[in-house]
Amino acid sequence: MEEDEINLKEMLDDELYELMQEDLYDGYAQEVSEEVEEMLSRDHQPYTILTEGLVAGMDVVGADFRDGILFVPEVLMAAKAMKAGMGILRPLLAETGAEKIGTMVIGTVKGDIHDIGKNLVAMMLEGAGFEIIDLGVNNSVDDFMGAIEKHNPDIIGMSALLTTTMPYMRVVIDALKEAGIRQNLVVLVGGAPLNEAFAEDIEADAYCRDAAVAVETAKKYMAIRRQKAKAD
Ligand code: B1M
Repeated sequence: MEEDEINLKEMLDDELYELMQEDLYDGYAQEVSEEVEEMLSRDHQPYTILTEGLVAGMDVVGADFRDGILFVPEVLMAAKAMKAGMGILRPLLAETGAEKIGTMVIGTVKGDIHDIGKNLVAMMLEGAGFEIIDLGVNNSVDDFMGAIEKHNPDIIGMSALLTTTMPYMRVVIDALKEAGIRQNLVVLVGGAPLNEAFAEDIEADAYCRDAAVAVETAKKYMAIRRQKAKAD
């Protein structure tokens, strides 16, 4: 897509979202950034831009990656473009001025380096008033345990995008049980291959389908914790 020939200002909203999705697919970080800025200048909500432009574009990348149309280098370029767009939206999603409602340690589990969804969840929770300790990717039980000891969080969030890495969530939960601290923490899990049945099976507190559900669920559990603390 020759951006020089395109005047973003003249495009309709729908056309611009379509272009953003195409440019994300093609890995054009600079162009995606400009389109995000243009949408912001039109007073679109950061969350709308995120879902209608960036996440929608990444959905197409995911489908074509699955179908063997795209390969790892192209997906990495798309991920870079996604991150460029998210970088602009991050402070806006976080600047709600909400008072701190809880602390969460979040990370992608061992063997897994996917972090776009996890970053999105972290960003949205931060915006909702949570203090976030983001452990990044490829986290072992020891990484989670170390962070729990250091930060004393209310919630542990784990992300996995591979069917081969999702079982590691059970390993972390079992370690929490063995250490006798499972009941002190809320454990939320998410990632494309998971579902509610899996979360129940590994004895997580809840499965979060997407970032918005993660925020809702985290808030709900904080309310329950506060009520419980009052009653004790
Ligand atoms: Co990978 N990859 N990848 N990949 N990749 C998938 C996951 C895959 C489904 C693609 C496919 O085949 N269609 C497939 C997994 C298949 C399977 O396990 N059954 C796959 C594969 C196979 C691989 C490799 C093995 C490929 C290879 O090397 N041959 C390899 C593995 C590397 C490793 O981790 N060890 C690999 C590598 C990569 C890249 C590095 C190229 C890149 C990652 C870049 C990065 O993250 N920095 C990548 C990408 C980008 C994808 C796809 C295309 C997109 C993932 C994404 O970012 N989605 C993905 C296809 C897909 O998912 N459709 C794919 C957008 C994001 C916003 O959504 O992550 O689902 P998502 O997050 C959502 C929810 O799931 C939820 O909220 C988020 C926001 O709404 N959520 C949580 C996520 N985590 C949460 C945590 C919570 C709560 C909610 O905690 C409370």
